[in-house]
Amino acid sequence: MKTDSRLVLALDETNGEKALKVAESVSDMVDAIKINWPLVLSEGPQMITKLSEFSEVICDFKVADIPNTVKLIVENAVSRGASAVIVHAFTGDDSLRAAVEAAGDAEIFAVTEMSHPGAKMFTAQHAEEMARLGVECGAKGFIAPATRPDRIAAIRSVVGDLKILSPGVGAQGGKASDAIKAGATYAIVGRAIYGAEDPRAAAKIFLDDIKSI
Ligand code: NUP
Repeated sequence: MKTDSRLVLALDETNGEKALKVAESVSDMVDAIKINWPLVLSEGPQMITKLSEFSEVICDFKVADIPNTVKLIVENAVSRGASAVIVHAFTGDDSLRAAVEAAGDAEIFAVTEMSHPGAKMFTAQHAEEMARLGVECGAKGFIAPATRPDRIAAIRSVVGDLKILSPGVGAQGGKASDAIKAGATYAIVGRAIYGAEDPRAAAKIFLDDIKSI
């Protein structure tokens, strides 16, 4: 994945036509487009392939299952054009290794601490441990919260030069430049871009914020 803009669009728009329009309009401004269940469930997995014409596609399926099921999901996403798949790390080393093996040349990103308040109940308490496990198992990137930049810094100290992708910018209250300053490789922004009247103008605001560092 390139690191030109350090901005990743989270495209949770559930109308396929609108989603493709937003993707096309901001594709030169973002390093990747991340899609999640809302879009795939409403418009089908072929959205992965369609969007891969505009950008690298990260499938945020937060896969959390036994190794064989993880393998089947990751293989399917990659065969449709995904450049990366997000998986949960709490499932343990066998499931993580299965994901990395199934991904082949594509990348596996592991969730450490999530960005919402409820993350403090479970994921935050094991975030460093999960990051360490991800490194050992071959994950190429980690999800850490832009809503708590100090936690990005803590995960950065565990994962060395590997990628950190930070959601929670915009609608959840985090700031892209704070996340990048704390050690994130990419800021992930969803509603604040795809939900804006002018997604391109909205993306430009985040780009300017990142460039101001
Ligand atoms: O911890 C996480 N927080 C989070 O928001 C892990 C995620 N993968 N996400 C995803 O990032 C979330 O599911 C959504 O797709 C995106 C953030 O969107 P928004 O809050 O910017 O609209």
